[in-house]
Amino acid sequence: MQTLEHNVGQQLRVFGFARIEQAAAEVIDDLTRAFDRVVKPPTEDVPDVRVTKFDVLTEMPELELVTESEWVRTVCQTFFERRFQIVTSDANLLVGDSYWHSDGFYRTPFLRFVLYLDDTEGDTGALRFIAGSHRADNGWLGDPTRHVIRHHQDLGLDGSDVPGVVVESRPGDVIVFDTNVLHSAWRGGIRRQLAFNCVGEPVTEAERRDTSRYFLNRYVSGSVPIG
Ligand SMILES: O=C(O)CCC(=O)C(=O)O
Repeated sequence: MQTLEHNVGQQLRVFGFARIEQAAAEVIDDLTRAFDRVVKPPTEDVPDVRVTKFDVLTEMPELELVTESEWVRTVCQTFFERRFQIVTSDANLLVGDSYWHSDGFYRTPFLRFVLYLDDTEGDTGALRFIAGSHRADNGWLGDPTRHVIRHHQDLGLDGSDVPGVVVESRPGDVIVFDTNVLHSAWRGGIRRQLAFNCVGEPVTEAERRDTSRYFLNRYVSGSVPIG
């Protein structure tokens, strides 16, 4: 029988995403309390405003229960095949649609681990992915990706009608994806999300450049789009 890490590693390499069911079940109550301490809930006056707290590990040490866990270490080591580091961490209050996007396109792979503290289902903001769209060798770069992003103009399709794999989540589940992969979420209500991004320790000059660019992009453009 294959190990969980092997399966997750293969799913990430080939398809670009994986769900690890209930990997954070034991710490989810601590994380939820910490999230509610750090991110204030929306008020009745402004019920649908998105909020992002960057670098949340500094304010929310509880997230280390996940980032320092044995299973994160094993998944990252299996995937990167070397030491790894955490590049960014964030807490997000999300609401409404997140349009089709990838978090930039990099030759250096980055993994994003996300934990939803609320149930997400198909029509209530579950993440969905276009399998394999993270791979430069897979023909997705250029027009195919542009067509997905411009689904209305180019395809005459609503974003939620672009066929993707919907990955539902309940508190305790962890979804991990290659940040190149095309992803979106539709028609969601308010959902609390904790996330952190990892990269294999950069060795080449190109990897070092990609890592700095990735870090900057998350802050400057906020690759979690404001809906
Ligand atoms: O849950 C969502 O609305 C989208 C989240 C997302 O795009 C991300 O975490 O990168």
